[in-house]
Amino acid sequence: MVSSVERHTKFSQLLTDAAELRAHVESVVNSTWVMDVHTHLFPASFGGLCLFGLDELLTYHYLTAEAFRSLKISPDQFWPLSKTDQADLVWKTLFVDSSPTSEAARGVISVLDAFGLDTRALDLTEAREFFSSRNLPEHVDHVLEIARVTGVVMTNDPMDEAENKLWTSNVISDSRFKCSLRLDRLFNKPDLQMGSSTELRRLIDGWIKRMSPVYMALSLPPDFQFPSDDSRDRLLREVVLPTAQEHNLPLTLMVGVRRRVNAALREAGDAVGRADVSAIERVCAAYPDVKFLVTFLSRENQHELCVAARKFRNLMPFGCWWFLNNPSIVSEITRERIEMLGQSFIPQHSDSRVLEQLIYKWKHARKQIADALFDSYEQLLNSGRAVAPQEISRDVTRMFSGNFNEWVDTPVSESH
Ligand code: RAT
Ligand code: ZN
Repeated sequence: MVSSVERHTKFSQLLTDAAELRAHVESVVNSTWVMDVHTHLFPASFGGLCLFGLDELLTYHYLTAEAFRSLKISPDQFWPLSKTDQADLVWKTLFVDSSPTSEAARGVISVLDAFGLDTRALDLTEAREFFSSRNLPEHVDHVLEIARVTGVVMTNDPMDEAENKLWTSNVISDSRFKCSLRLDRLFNKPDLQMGSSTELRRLIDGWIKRMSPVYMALSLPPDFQFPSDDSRDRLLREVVLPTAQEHNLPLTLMVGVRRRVNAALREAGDAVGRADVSAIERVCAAYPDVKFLVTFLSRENQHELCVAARKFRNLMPFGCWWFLNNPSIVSEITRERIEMLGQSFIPQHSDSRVLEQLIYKWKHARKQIADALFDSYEQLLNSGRAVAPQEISRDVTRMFSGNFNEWVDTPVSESH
């Protein structure tokens, strides 16, 4: 007699043994290629903007923030040092004089290990020589291959001078590096905010024409409200949202960052605040034809974000952003999302700034995603339904690239 978990299936194989199920989930999650929906990476053809190698890895702001807690010198004495000296200090402080147990520090260990470099080195000469001997375009291919990343979305600021020069010249593009139009500067520059809505829309239209972004993006403070009587509300209603409608461009909202809480730490000086998820619900309700990719920085907002996504099909939760990108929190958020949204979310983005970070960010994320998925399939099995290998592949592909591709390709009205 066929057991209840195996009845009515078009599949020739069902995974009814827990050990076999776990091995299969791990293998699919580890081998499925992912589209990284938010990074700060650039292709090799963007020259100095393409950050790679050990010194960049060690001076990542997630690590300098941690190093400042133990460094004997002040930030004002640290910043004038050369990048090599800064990196040496971070290495000594976080990797030699203590164990690199934080997520960002362990990330460097995972990268060194991936290239067979000494993870306990007392000096960094060998690792530096390794990275500087790499042919950059080949190195980019290799890193994407190791991380199994098909493509990344860059963060492109049209008002950044160095970047703007590239967009106006004939820089060679790389189809794996997709553009996103980051609008923070527009929202933070009082002189630009004052421009007429027609002028500003023309400005953004020009950027869109030149850069072909896959979405527009904006980070927002915890006190973001909608509607509101501030200039941000005007820019959203009169400029950004109509542009999103006209160009059928999704809008990415990253909510909950408190910039420069400790300005002396520079990029490492930003912090987090709990935001009001109902503001995002009101944006989604007012613009049902615009697709929103939304992430919140505060752990306290994650459950409410899942509830909001169940109310608004034009809201796609994505990623475990920045201070949330720690295994324990990724695990919790991913499980919560699976339980409330099935597979209709994007579990992670890397936020990589340095090329090789793709390796550790995806390796570490895949581990948590595989564990969470295995547990949910096992619960399903215990409830009376086994999954087929093809179903696992379908689910993982949907979360790793399908949801994003659908978001950037199809108007919401067509998918209704
Ligand atoms: O995670 C980060 O690297 C932050 O510094 C921010 O860049 C954040 O991700 C953002 O895009 O604003
Ligand atoms: Zn970012």
